[in-house]
Amino acid sequence: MADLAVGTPLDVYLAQVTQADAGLHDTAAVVAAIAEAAIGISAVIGRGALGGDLAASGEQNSDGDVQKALDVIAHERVTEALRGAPVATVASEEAEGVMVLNAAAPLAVAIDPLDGSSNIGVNMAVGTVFGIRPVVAGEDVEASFRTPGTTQLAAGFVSYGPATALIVTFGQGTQSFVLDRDQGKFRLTAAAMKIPAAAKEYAVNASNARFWDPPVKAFVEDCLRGTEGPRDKDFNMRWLGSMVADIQRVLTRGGVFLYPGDSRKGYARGRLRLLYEVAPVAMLIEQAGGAATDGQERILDMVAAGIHERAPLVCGSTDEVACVSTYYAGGKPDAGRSPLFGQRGLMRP
Ligand code: P6P
Repeated sequence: MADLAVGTPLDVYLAQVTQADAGLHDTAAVVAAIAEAAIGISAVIGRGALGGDLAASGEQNSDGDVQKALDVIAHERVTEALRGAPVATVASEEAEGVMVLNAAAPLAVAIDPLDGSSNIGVNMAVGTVFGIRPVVAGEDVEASFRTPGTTQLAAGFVSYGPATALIVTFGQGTQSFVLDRDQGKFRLTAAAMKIPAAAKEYAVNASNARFWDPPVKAFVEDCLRGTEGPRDKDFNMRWLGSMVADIQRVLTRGGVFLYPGDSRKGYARGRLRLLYEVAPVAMLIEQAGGAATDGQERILDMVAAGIHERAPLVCGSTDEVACVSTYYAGGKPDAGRSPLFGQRGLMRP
């Protein structure tokens, strides 16, 4: 695909994608539909409390989270947009079961219409995350979603932050676009995002430390130990509580993001959902030269048994993701044991 100049409109880029591979024509149409819905969602978010209480509580969703007004607005807008695209089935965080839109269409879409909704009421970035797969024909509408992440034809997210950004991949690198509000269209800002292999920044919710597996505790503890410990470099920590915002930072300047499984009830496989959060992110990260695992196994090889299945996520700079795997494999420093403090460490009771 020809290198495209910064500022290229999304529709021109999508035409290039289709020109390079006619088999992606329908996939490009779905991305265009999601992008169009996102422009409307961005406008609603941008009005903040002027648009009513967007964080208002509603019904409970599959995650057991109380749906916020904006969750529902985003779900309805995205679903409506997908109804006008070549989409047969949708697996949405905001719907219990698979939705059938255009039964004879060739594509299946996994979507989190609004990720990070707990941030809505405090003016923090939230996002829409999506993964697009070919339909697996047959009676079972869930079959298309019981395929590994490597079957995704495209994946991406929209981050509703200071700028509204669309980060997307069709398997030919990871591209970023920003919404030009004056023109009402997304325009290219990076033709090929690249994650540095090495990093000095990690993202994890440290308040869960006492619940983590020993290898995760040891990894984070050695990041805290910095130049005084086995990593021999100092780290910085960020945790925005909004996956799309944390991942956009990792895609932009490197780092490692961890949402591991932990010993809390219901968190053995972490908090994030494989189909419509973890697998799309894993494709974006790998296409940008990074790595994405559950701490040990490659995310994109995983198959979801159910559409709301959770998966731990460790992703970003390849050196750091590999380092976490080393701790899981009991590598040096001994996973689960602090070399300086024996069994007790900075984060152990
Ligand atoms: P915690 C938001 O609800 C979300 O799904 C992700 O966007 C975010 O990374 C994570 O949960 C935050 O979880 O347990 O730190 O509140």
